[in-house]
Amino acid sequence: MQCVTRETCLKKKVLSDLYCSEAYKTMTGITYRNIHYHLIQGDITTAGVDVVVNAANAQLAGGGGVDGAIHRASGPKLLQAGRKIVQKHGLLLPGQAVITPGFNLKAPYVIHTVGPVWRGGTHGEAKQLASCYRSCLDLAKTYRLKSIAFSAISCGVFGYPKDAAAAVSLAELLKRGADSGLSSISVYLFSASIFTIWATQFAQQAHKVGAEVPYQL
Ligand code: AR6
Repeated sequence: MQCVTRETCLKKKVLSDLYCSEAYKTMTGITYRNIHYHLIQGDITTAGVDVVVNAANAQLAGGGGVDGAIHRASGPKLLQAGRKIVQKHGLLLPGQAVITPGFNLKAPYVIHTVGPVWRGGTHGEAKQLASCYRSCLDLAKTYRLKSIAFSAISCGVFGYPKDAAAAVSLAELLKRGADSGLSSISVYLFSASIFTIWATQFAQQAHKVGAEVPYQL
């Protein structure tokens, strides 16, 4: 697969430098209610946005997957910041979110949210997952942020089926995005296979709300 070039981005009228990075290979996007929504195949630690969303654990103690990648790129101060929050406010429940600086990351902020562990779908997982996205959008609004990059919360070791997670997550983002004050909302998908699953759901959810058909670069 080829990297997207700046020329291709400009031709598609996607003007921000964010979308002209060589760090991702594929993207798809729509504009809906004045917000640019994109799915990007790539590493979220390279995202040139105001805030990246970490799929964290209740202890904010770092871990594997995207959490590990964000902590490695951000440096040890991120762990200290997480510890302070947990000491003061206790463990994070699924669906909640907190914000810290990004430290050595390109993004100035990190929002840490804890997704649900998949237990068959009958334990409130969908509500908790939607709450993750809502909590993150609320924090972005409070901090007056303009661009956000999500990871695929709960789609790794927490075991949420990827197509079901994509449907819940994208529906919530399309429903709530316009009230967030953000102008750009992206989801970073790490592999080609999960990107394809999310892109299929993206088209379906966009169609449901009457948004334009996503274009693919
Ligand atoms: N950029 C974007 N996405 C990534 C990256 C990256 N650099 N690395 C992995 N992913 P997971 P969860 C994808 O397991 O299911 C941690 O240990 C990954 O391929 O990171 O919410 C925490 O500490 C997958 O599609 O998060 C928690 O204990 C997605 O990110 C627990 O895992 C999420 O997978 C959270 O589990």
